[in-house]
Amino acid sequence: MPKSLYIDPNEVLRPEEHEIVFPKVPVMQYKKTVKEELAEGNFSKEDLLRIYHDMFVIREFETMLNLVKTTGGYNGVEYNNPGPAHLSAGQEAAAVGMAYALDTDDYIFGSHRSHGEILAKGLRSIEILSDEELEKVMNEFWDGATVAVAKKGFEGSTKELGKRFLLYGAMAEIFARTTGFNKGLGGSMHTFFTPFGIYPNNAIVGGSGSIAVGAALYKKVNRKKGIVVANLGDGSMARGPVLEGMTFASMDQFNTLWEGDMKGGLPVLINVMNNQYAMGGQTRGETMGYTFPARLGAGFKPDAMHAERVDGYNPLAVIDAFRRKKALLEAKQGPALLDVVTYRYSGHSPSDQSSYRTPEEIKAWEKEDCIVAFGNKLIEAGVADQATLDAIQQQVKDLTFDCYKLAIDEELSPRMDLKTNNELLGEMMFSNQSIDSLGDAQPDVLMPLEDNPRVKQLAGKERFYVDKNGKPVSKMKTFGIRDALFEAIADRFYKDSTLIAYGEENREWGGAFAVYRGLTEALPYHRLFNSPIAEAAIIGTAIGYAMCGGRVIPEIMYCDFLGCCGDEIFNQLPKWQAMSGNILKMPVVVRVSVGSKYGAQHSQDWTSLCTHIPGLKVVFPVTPYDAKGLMNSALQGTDPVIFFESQRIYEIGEQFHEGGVPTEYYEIPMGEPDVKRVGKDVTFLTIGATLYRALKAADMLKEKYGMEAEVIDARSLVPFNYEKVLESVKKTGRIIIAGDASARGSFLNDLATNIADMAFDYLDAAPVVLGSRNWITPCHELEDAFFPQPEWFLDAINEKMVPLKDYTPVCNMTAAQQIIRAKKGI
Ligand SMILES: Cc1ncc(C[n+]2csc(CCOP(=O)(O)OP(=O)(O)O)c2C)c(N)n1
Ligand SMILES: [Mg+2]
Repeated sequence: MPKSLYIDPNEVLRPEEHEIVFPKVPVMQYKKTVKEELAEGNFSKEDLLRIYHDMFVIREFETMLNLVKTTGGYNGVEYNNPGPAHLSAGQEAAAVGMAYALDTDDYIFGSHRSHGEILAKGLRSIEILSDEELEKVMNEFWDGATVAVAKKGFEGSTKELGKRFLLYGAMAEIFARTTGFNKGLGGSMHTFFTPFGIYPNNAIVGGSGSIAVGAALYKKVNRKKGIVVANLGDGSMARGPVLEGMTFASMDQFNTLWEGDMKGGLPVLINVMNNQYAMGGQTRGETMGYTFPARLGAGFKPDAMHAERVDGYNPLAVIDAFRRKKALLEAKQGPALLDVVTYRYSGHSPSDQSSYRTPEEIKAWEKEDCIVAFGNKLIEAGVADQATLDAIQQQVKDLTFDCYKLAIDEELSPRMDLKTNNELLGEMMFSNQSIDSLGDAQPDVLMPLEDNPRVKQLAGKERFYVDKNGKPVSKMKTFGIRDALFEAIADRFYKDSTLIAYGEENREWGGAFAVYRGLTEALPYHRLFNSPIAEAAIIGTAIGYAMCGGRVIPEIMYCDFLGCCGDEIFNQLPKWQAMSGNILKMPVVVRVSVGSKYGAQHSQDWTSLCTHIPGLKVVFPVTPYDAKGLMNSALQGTDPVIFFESQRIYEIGEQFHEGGVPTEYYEIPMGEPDVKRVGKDVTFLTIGATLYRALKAADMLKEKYGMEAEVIDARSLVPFNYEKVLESVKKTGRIIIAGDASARGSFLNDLATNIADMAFDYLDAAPVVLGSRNWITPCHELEDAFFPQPEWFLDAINEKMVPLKDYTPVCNMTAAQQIIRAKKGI
């Protein structure tokens, strides 16, 4: 079904179309005094004192961390903190201003320098939650373990306890204690606390740039309250995920194609904490050309993302901007961008000697210090006198010291005991849940599934590769892998209201390989859409979507493009479940198509890159029965799955499962290899589409040499159950492990090593790895020299296992040749 948007040459080619006018981007437009704000009723005196208080909480918290790092203690109590401490002294007004107008339902995401932001947002939530709500949050968190420590030696109100809970929970996390907000597994650069609307901070500069956009997508698609703020450094504005995230957030389709209550922009605010520096690189004048980060908004949307540059040294200016931007986002006019000008006079880290700037510059900014300046304004406006401010400071210092002593106490705040239980962290890598639907709403669909034209078409297909008479079914009539995947995914779309799928050309094309064909008719835009060509944003937004509680299928069109979303696949997707202390689930099924025919940048099998990363499940089914069963399992689960598909065999029919592919729902557990042919003389263990070449090899072996190969299809790579393979090897004494990944450094070698280790006594020869050559993938006409071929299996048997009678090898598999190649690095 084509889109309704009509591209009219008469309009597009008109000269007016070529005149591009950028809107004015306001700079430092806030001018009000404290007295004026009071007179207008925008703040009460208590509000203003709270702002002062919250800024000082951040200052003292980080003073403590700085002293611990630089002097080995705080207030005479020694402690060694070997971990990072990226401090933000100078930026407190920007943080408190950011959080002041936000509700608990509004989410913030941050960076490596986000202590101030999480404290500000936490204090804000404590302020607006009722005592009952706050108590519930604290009592339920880690079954009350964190609040129990915060209560030590404390008597006072629930709100005061809330503050202790916040400071203690954050400190304990920074000091790697199990009572910390993320069990001590996130630490300084990642800590967060979702009950206060504080979502993950990110040690990868700009990492939050696309993840936050995905969180906003979750809120929009699932009709949840609140906006999302991505707190990013000025240096991060050069990073791919930020620019791709902004592209994704700015898509026209939210306004042109999404319908009904879904029409309108994403509720996301890109908030640049513009402290003028990256680590030592000055963004303005040196490493960037934007002068003002606010200018970037103009490149993304005709409304320039409502960008504004505000005085981040004045909390009231920031609050003013946030109040306006929040209203705008709630009116579905997002995304928005703020360039909050501030300065860190702390170093990048406490060991930083600030060699990249002059002491005069730091002093000049310290002279304008946001806390001192705001205090003076409060005194001037008669809101407080110096004694009141001093009392606030003393109270905060006492609180910080109390929490510090609790957080460094080895008994009250222990670390995870990996000595007694060495498997503890391993058990946290996956959530392994089985959940039909992550939402409780009725799924938004456009027609009953049974009325879908593709479903009707599939009803007429043969679900086994031969008919009742053993005659091969025609291509048109065969129920293939493409159909099997469609069936599993369509079923889940009708079960789980949170499920969405997107990627390049996912809608009208049905994905580049037409798996989704038919779903365009069935699903509204907000559940299936075309994304920009922005792989980092495709995966990054999916991560944000899943973090907030949704299920999602992002698609990477070709395996080779995994490199374009390397950070998201390697650093984000696999890490957050364990790094959150198992607070977050990550139900993301990344569909990745492995190519052939299209040369060096479109035909690589990168399964091994994914198996290498702890925290990803990796599957590669190559039959329709396995594809449907494994897709069902992946979509029923709560873990990130890299779901590989082979472009060579989307049409292939089911040859192995008797009775063909069931029409009803079934799951194939991840991790279970499958014996596709029984044999006794040698085992072939295959990954991906090499299965079919291995079967050909098995035929040749039987025909010409009377040997029977047992052929096992790995199906899953992570997890992987070795038992069936070991059973086979015990019988055959020989194994060839084959796949299309380049052999060097591959998972094939990993399997070989482990099998040699576990089945040493049963093997007559060392396991042999048959991977692709360590070359570029050549053009289609030359591919047979690159990917493992049926003859190669025989070559391997002849060279490494048993000589085959009168055999002429196709490839040189001698050890001498292996050495020559390795010397050359090929
Ligand atoms: C992708 C990536 N590149 C480099 C780094 C090392 N690094 C950590 S912080 C930083 C500077 C970031 O500057 P900015 O985004 O302005 O944040 P700020 O430190 O000023 O708060 C760099 C280069 C990193 N953590 N991640
Ligand atoms: Mg910076």
